[in-house]
Amino acid sequence: MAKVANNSSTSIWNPKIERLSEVELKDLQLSRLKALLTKLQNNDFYRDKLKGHGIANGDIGKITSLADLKNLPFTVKSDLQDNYPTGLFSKPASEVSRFHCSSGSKGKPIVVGYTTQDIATWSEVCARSLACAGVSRGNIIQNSYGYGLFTGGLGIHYGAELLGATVIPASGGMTRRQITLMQDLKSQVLCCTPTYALNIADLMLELEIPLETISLQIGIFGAEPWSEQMRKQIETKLSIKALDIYGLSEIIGPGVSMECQYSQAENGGLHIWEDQFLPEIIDPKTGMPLPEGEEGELVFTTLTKEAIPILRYRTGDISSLHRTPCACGRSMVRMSRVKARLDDMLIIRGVNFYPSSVEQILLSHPELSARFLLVIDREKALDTLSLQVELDRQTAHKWGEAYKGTEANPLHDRLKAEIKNLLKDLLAITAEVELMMPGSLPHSEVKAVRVIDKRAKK
Ligand code: DLL
Repeated sequence: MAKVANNSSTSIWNPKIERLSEVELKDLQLSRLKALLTKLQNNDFYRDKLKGHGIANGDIGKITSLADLKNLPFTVKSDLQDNYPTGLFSKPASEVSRFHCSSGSKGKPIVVGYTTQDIATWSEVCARSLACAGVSRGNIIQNSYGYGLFTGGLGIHYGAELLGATVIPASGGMTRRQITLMQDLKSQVLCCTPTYALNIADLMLELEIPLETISLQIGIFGAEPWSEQMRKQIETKLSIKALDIYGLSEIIGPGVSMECQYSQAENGGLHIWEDQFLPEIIDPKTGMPLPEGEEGELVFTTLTKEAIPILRYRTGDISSLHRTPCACGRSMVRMSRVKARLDDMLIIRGVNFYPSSVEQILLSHPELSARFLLVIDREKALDTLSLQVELDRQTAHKWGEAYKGTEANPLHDRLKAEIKNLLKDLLAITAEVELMMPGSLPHSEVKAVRVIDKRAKK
């Protein structure tokens, strides 16, 4: 069986592109941006929008450098929703070979489409991403991202096939069977959401399945925010290297950016395949571009997509861009990992915080698992917050044994008080903390649900 690459032997899938100099890259991006603006004339929505910005009848003479991008209009999620299902497509249905839909957890779903060429581009960026993680021809990949309308399963699948790896299209769910597949087919690479990777690891612990019975070496995790603490837990529990993959349906799906092994080691961010996806960071309030290194909202322009090319898409994801050289030899800019989305921000009694900050606090306690739920409600015009978190399986067992048959468990009370104080000290929030037994919170096989906000219904 081919070995999974370590740092010293990581290979670059498309070195000609991935190592372009900054000047070559900018030239390529500019010519592709101009071609995009011409292509967008095929779409009524964009034709009108561009006309409003002084670009009529495909007159792109005003675009002389990438800096001119800032004068072009943004696209936002509601543009796609208002023009549901295919109002932003630039190709007729007869040229669309595939539809996918985003999860649509908030508002109307979003439909995206791919031409045959788009599928080829998607396979290419996913193959690059897998190679970037150290995967190569002959490796065995268990792909536990959901297959179907979600882009995770099929995107990774096509990338893996292009790379020449062997794919197990496990899709999400049936966790016991996932472990059996891993054991019997000797999967070396696991692709899924980070919370699902923890579900798999926890079930192995519960069933006392020794780590030696599986051959996993690398995990490629994304589709939801995850913290450094969660990365460490997964790496320890599964004895693997865990790398971050990012993407979104509106831009292509998974494979917009990927951590390499060097960048992973120093938490240096994810390489964006910027010959395809032109990134910007903007101030979410003013919409103005922010300088390199500053944190703001991530915006992407698709440079070659055909079915649904998108101009300056405001992702809602918070990140920053860094052009420092990377030891892997790729010249492509790196984005810091997305810890949260702008619309994930919660405001409780006037205090702002992100669920990911709560995750960081919880995971610094080995007695707790990564499964938690924030329940927000309103009582007499005042917001209330309760945090339900599952105990780690081994701790629950140990503590249960120690206090068998007794009414209260002082260890629970002490831990609850500690978490409550940390939430107050670090995030300035007051929450009721409830410790739950392992398995009591709903398990997600796709993206983890962290918040139930009952205020909206009142
Ligand atoms: O989640 C595509 C994907 C599949 C990415 C598999 C990676 C792996 P959507 O369902 O459209 O597409 O959701 C996109 O998920 O805007 C982010 O808010 C979040 N997201 C995706 N990857 C990451 C990540 C897929 N690595 C939305 N870290 C994005 C944090 C992520 N958030």
